[in-house]
Amino acid sequence: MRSLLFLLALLLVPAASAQRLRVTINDGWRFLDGTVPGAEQTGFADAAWQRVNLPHTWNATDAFEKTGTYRRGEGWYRRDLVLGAAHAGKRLFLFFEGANQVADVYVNGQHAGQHIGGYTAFSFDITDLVEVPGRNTIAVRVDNRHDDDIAPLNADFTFYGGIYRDVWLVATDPLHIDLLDYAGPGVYLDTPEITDDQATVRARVRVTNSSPGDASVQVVHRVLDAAGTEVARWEEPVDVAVGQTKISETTGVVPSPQRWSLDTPHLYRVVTEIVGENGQVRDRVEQPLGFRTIRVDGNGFYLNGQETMLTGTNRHQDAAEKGNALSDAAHRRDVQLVKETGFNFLRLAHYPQDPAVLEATDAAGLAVWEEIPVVNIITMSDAFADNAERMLVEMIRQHYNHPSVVMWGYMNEVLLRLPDPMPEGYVAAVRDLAQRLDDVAKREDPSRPTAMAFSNGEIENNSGLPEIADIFGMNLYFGWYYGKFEDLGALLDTLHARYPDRPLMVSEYGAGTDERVHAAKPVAFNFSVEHGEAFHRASLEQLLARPYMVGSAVWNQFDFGSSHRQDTKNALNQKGLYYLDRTPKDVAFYYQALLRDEPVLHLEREHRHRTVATCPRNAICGRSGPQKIQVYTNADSVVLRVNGVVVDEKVPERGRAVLDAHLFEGAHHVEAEGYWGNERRVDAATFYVTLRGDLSRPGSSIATNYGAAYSYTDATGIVYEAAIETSTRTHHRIYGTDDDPLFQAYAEGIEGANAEVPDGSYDVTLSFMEPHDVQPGDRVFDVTINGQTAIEVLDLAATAGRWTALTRKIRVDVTGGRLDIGFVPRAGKPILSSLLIVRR
Ligand code: GCB
Repeated sequence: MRSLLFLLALLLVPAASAQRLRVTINDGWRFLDGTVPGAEQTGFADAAWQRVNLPHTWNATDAFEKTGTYRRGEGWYRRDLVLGAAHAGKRLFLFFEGANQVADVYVNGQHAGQHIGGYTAFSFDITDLVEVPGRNTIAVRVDNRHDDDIAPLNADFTFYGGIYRDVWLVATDPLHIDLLDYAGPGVYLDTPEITDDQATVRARVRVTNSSPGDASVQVVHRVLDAAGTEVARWEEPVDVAVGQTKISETTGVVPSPQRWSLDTPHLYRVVTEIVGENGQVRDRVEQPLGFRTIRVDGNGFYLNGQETMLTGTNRHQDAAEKGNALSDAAHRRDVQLVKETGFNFLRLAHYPQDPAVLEATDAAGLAVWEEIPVVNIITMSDAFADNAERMLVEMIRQHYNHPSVVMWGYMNEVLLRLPDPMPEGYVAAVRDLAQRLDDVAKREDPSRPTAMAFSNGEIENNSGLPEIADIFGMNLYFGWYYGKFEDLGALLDTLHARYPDRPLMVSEYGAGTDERVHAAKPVAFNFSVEHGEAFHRASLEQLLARPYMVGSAVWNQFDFGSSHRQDTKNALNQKGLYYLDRTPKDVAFYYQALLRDEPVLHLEREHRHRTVATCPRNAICGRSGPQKIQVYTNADSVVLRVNGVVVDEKVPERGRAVLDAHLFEGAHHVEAEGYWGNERRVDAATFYVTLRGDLSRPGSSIATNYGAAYSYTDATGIVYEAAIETSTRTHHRIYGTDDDPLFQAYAEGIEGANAEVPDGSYDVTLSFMEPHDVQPGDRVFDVTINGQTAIEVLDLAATAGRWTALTRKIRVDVTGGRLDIGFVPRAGKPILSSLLIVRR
């Protein structure tokens, strides 16, 4: 009996050699943050190099330092590769999912190959370079230096260097499915015909014969449904001469195909096997398959024949502390967060992303726009165009079988910032390149439309470019970089009327925010949470109200690294719906509430440190004040409780309810209770309230953000009140602090500040920053407190330098009930960024 079971098991388990051996070799690398001659050599002494595991980048930290730059140059990776019996007689490949941006791979001192471009996979056959069995040396030189011939040339994101995705050792039978075809899977699937009764699947397979003689094989395809049940099978005999790669093209039929859609992303898998003459399976590749049709026209986007408004977002691939070196799990989490926000569309901007992302979008039911990183400008060289074309082919082949991909993009805002000086024939060169890339995309994949992202300039309409790609994407920032919120819909209507056949998409819209910044009168570029919220509410409503649109995408799902940026957080583009560490911003729940069918209830959290005005002589107001508290929800009604007591109830409108509460000083347990019929959900947060101008107790403080029309909450919860109606500020990064918004605004020409305070001991903290290009001696002043000089001859340019935080704390005993701070000019105008008075 036992032996019978054993025999059965043997029959059921495919022979060991059927399996490709695919194992990551992410572990055990030595890394040199720079370069040294001879590093590719076998015997090279690398013991002093840093030990690293992949994924890895050398820019995870320096890209966020306040230098505006990061190390772009060479880095070296080395590792041993021990090969044993399992690898004997196999073809061996190194498969890199991505390295930014030029990689040279050496095996035992010999050059295995070079790959150009930081965002696509590549693979090299190393069989003839290794010893089996044996200990071999792999050395990889990676270079992320600027190269005029490699896109992206410049863009609003950080080009982190390194081997930042998985690296695999793949061992196959000498008779195998090709892995060297632009690092594509070697199996390419199409669905030329889909009806409810049946779907035709066309499979093209590249069969490579590296065995010593000519071979006859069967190429067998099996389609498995989600449960793993075989629903179709077909095969074809193929003769492959020694050393050749032959393409087998066949079709099979799947009965009653379930459609892949955004709500029900039915996924099939195609298992393709190369079966040798003795019936032995020599190689096997599994690829995803989805049955869906796509079409676009001037009236919108059609998935499976149904008009579908794509409502989505963009994603960059970096995250806090990791740079671009994310694990598969982190990529999957990001896709999940996109889906949870209620979106059905994801633009992978501005480059092809990790294979784990595409697997996750297939599974989640997200329609994807994937693109190559031709951003902002091009170089008018053959090499630039050739590289761009190769990136495009790599992207298309590598991700060809993912049903989630519904369009290929190849240029972003290439006419927005024209080169200066502008080379002759530049616009024509851009057009030629676009035409070439579009032709290549259509040749590679006639089944998917192409897309380009433009800005809103007239030059683009007249450049000939819009006629090239199938989908006209626009990156529009009304109410941020320019214009008013309402201009968005108006522009779209005008364009649609002018070009009724043009499939229009808003490929980006977004506004930067910072949870520490709040404004009663939100304006663009103050980075307040309130402006971001107003922006998204106004924009999304206009977009959803235009059914002729193909769709829209927020810029961006996540804050992302952009080393040159200096907004309120250094080196970051802050337009995410989530922070860099994947904490959601409140406004992400506005999207959820509007877009999701499931109950959504979110009590705002980013503005939970509040101040209320004191009015000691008014009994009603007392030590409290009226506050608006927002809840993002699709509930029928919302009740607000503060410390267990119901204070308000509202019917939410368009995803949100604004409730009234009267908050006293101190910490409060605030609860939002949402009702959907009988279903009830609660979301709670602690709100902290301080009394404005109150110094009655030790530890209480008055904090003012001079020159700012926005308040700033520091890491300890102190709220620096807005001081004026319109900010006077720089947007430059401030050295020596993380509290940039506190220092960026300033009151120039300030004469004094005073407050009535109880007698006692105080610490008065003054924060300064020199915003202008002044010389030492140009701006010099003293600071007096209650008539006494406390700071003498303060010269910011001399002491700190421009854009640098300078803080002084003065301890003072008040006896006359008043604190008078004077700024006495010696040269130029005194200046102040913030003031904090703390009772001791
Ligand atoms: C754009 C660009 C994108 C930028 C974004 C912004 O239009 O396509 O790369 O990050 O604007 O935030 O300025």
